[in-house]
Amino acid sequence: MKHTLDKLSEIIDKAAQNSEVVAQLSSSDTINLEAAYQIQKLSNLRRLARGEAHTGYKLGFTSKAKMEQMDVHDVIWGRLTNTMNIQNNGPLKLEQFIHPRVEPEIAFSVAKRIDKVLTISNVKEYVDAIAPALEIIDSRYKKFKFSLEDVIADNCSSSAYVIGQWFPKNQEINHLEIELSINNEVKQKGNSSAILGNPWESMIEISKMAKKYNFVIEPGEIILAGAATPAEFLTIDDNVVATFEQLGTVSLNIK
Ligand code: OOG
Ligand code: MG
Repeated sequence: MKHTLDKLSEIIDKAAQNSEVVAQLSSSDTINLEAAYQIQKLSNLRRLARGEAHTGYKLGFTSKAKMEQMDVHDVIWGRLTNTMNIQNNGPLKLEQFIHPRVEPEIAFSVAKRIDKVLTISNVKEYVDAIAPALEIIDSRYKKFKFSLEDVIADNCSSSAYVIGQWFPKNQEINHLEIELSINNEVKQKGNSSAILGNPWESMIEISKMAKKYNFVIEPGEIILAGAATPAEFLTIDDNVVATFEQLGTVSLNIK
């Protein structure tokens, strides 16, 4: 190892803060999965020390479309904070990002403390609402290229999220058509069943991660299920709209 985990967390945190690309951490240091999550945790602690508040978790690579786009084939998770939350139909300032991409997501609002592995028969007890959402991912690595360990250390590229209207948890969320449009042009089409066969599986997956990586998920936290379609690059003046069958739209304006 050339750098300590703390130094690596500083490198990746600075890159995010200054919107500057860095070389993949694995180009200078050997990082295993455990070290990658440790770097992610330490860089998140830097955000919290600056006054950001933890708001939940995101999953990544829960659909084949995303795995193939980025050539990473394992489910990953990252951390969300309040400064990443952008108002529905709100503006997003391009200058605060490096090479941002957008993707349609489904968001869960956690109703009850999750400190055990959930199952398909009890998962709904732990959620009180569901919403269409967008995630803005912005890899801090050159050309948006990374290994599994690099992307985990980089908080799974997460950089912002938008939540649409909340629906009661009994709302059907599987087998919904999803469209991602930019400036009224459909760029991606998908179906929510592409997310682990059923987006509820993402809640089960994060509960497994919580057990494995020793954290608990608290009521009020948000879980992003992972995108059902590949992500699209953003440019200035873009109007982004994701339309979900039965759930309506969630949108964003790039300034
Ligand atoms: C990594 C994040 C993947 C998803 O929804 O699958 C992700 C990336 O694509 O840069 O957020
Ligand atoms: Mg995502």
